[in-house]
Amino acid sequence: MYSKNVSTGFKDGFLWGGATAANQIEGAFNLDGKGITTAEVVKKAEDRSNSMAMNEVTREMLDEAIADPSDTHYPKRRGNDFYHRYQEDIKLMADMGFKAFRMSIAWSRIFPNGDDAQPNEAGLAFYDRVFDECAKYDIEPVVTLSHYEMPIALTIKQNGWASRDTIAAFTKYTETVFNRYQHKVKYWMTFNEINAGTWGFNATGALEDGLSADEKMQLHYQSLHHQFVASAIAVQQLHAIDPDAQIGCMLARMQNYPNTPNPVDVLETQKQDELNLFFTDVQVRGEYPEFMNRYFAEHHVVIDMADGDEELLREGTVDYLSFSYYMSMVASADPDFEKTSGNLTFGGKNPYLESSDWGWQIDPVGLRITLNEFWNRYHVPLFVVENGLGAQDVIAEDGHIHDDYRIDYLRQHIIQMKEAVKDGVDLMGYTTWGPIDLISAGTSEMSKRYGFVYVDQDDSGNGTLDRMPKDSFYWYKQVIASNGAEL
Ligand code: BGP
Repeated sequence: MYSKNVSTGFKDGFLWGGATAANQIEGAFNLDGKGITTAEVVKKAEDRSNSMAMNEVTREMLDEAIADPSDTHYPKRRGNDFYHRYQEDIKLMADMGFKAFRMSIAWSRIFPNGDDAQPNEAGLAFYDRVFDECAKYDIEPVVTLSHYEMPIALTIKQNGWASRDTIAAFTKYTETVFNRYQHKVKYWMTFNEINAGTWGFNATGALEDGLSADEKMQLHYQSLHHQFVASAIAVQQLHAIDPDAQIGCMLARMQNYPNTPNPVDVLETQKQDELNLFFTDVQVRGEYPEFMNRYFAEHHVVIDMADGDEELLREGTVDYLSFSYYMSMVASADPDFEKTSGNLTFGGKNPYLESSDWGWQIDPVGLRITLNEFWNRYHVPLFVVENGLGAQDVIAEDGHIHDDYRIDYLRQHIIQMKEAVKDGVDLMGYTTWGPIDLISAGTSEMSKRYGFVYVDQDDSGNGTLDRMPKDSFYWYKQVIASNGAEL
């Protein structure tokens, strides 16, 4: 007789919360010894449909940005002023009942030039204050070590992750923060959306001026190899320093569907998914999957691996798999198939799905599909560390923001997460993206709002920066209080 209990909901201790990134919230971009990061040389996109604006940085633009000591043209230098308002913001999170707060440490607050001989004590002390504030409310920090914010000095010195030397700089930084915060942080992750390294500068910190498409692809995958090795070393560092802590990888999940049941479209979908799962294969399984050998050969990519790298990858596999999930895409074998799905250019239009104001196709069922696929493929705890709806919130005549559209988006995704848990998935937590309005990664807009809390700041940085709970603030508070039972 075979019968096992089916989970009815989220486990006790489920890590409900919200997710942010230093470069999108902190501001104080050059305060207390901090160095400028790659995120802080990116201007606001001219057109909201271009979320790849963060990658379009040339040497000339870099020199111009470095010469500009202000935050006027670089929204991520402003953030939402978390650096000064962290106590108020963490209190707001506690008022919602957060169990977890995903945030990143800005590498350049700790080592302003990326590889300085000594760390910057003022930077270390800031994050001590933030973690202590979280501890007041029993909120677990979930810390991203690199969230699209590499010290720009490493771009200038060695073209960022294109250089193998950046591995040593990064792992000196990780060892420093693991030792400093080992009694305050129990959940870490290495690279935010590591697959974004195939998109360019924003994740690799490497300039691509004048490179051909093949040369850019070679640069991306070599830079990613260096990040894989750095991640594996960091995993082993943490396990040695704090055996009770957990460290994960983090992927931007791009769930694909075939445009038709034609087997060639299904095959194309499989191939697109393989290019996404490559990153979690390496970091969860500890080796490059065979399907990449053919892909590299066909795209003239040759990975320069040092002796010992493969053993490092095998030894440095992660404890959990985390990922961002916003939308799904459509794949087709037809070379003329339109590849514009909202402001991302990887997939096609799905006639069965609605889109956000930025054209991201809303697909809650896709989250269940993704969770089942990850669980069936890897059997490691899963963590949804980004999910949310970027929207143009409007203050109603009554002075409040009635963001029912955001509540509905999140409700539908939580329902599907619960179904995945009933399917047998081991899901450790859920941190929605941008619990307090912040600067968009792709377009650097403030007006692309995700928060349960509104921030009075416009795309030009004007405003009081005052915070105001939206309707969704009170809804999410109830979701957490009921551990996902009351949606
Ligand atoms: C992910 C990033 C986050 C966040 C999110 C939303 O790629 O990890 O930093 O920004 O996307 O994207 P956007 O801010 O462009 O709407």
